[in-house]
Amino acid sequence: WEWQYLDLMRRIWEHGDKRIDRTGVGTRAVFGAQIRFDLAGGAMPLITTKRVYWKTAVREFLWFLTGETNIRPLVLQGVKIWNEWPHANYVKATGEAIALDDFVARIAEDAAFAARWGDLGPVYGKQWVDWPTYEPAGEGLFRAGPGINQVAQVVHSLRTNPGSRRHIVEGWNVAELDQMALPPCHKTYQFGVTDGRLNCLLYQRSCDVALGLPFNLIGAALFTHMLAQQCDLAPGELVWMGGDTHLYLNHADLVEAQLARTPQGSARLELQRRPGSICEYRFEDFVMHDYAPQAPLSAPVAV
Ligand code: THF
Repeated sequence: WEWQYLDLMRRIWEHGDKRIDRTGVGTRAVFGAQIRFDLAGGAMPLITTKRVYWKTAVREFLWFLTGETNIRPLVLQGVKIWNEWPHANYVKATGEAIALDDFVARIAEDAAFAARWGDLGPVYGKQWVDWPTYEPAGEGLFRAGPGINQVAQVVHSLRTNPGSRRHIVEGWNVAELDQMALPPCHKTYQFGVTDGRLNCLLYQRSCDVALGLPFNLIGAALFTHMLAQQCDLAPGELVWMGGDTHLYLNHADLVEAQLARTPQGSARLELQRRPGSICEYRFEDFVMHDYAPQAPLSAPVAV
């Protein structure tokens, strides 16, 4: 399957349109792409042509499920992948030219500082488990209603009405996009059951193929494996769909090196425990077998 990833990379690099994007870095991009992966038996879409820090992806995913949107819990676990955005926001808002590492150290040490500057706004976690609602409070006034837990609702609908075509977890809350540090990239997850197998379709509006996509595939696969376990279904197929699917021009060295490599082996996830609910998984529950990646390849993230 990994050839689908490498072929997409090559196609973008060789034939993609050159574009100046929001970050000013510049990309090559195709519009509309698809990758399919069979999750049967616990299979994981883990890239082997470079080392991918799947433990980071697990920690990020569990962080989503807590509804948390502050980077502090990630920072305290050594997860760095969201640090650039609050840092850029801080520098822009205060004019203080603090280095990224110093900013992150302050987030870790100072809870009040983190509360003020570590939040990404109502991003994934918030929308997934606490999508805001409003209810009338008389005389044209409205107050906050109870939030909607989309993840719990999908667990319920998969158990009680598996044939439904409405098993959806949506991140794109139009009314709150302007409060988010970054509008959701992996914005829609749709699940569907065929012959007792749980399929997942992830629609991602914008995709950084070199850095982001390996993580996004892991996230969707974890989500499906966990839901399958919770709903007594077998894991089915993962279908990934990208809108603006791009490679940043400053990722050239990574792309050239990775395209010269050959995939080897296939990883498998073991969930060591069946928690009582989807929100009770712990990091230690996730064990990866047969992951033998090639050397890491690093590249700068565009903010
Ligand atoms: N913005 C951009 N430009 N690229 C992205 O991949 C991306 N994301 C999230 C939000 N905005 C994005 C953040 N997720 C890495 C991985 C995922 C990220 C952000 C950064 C990254 O730098 N990965 C490195 C290091 C990994 C590590 O240190 O653990 C790597 O080599 O994989 C996509 O959703």
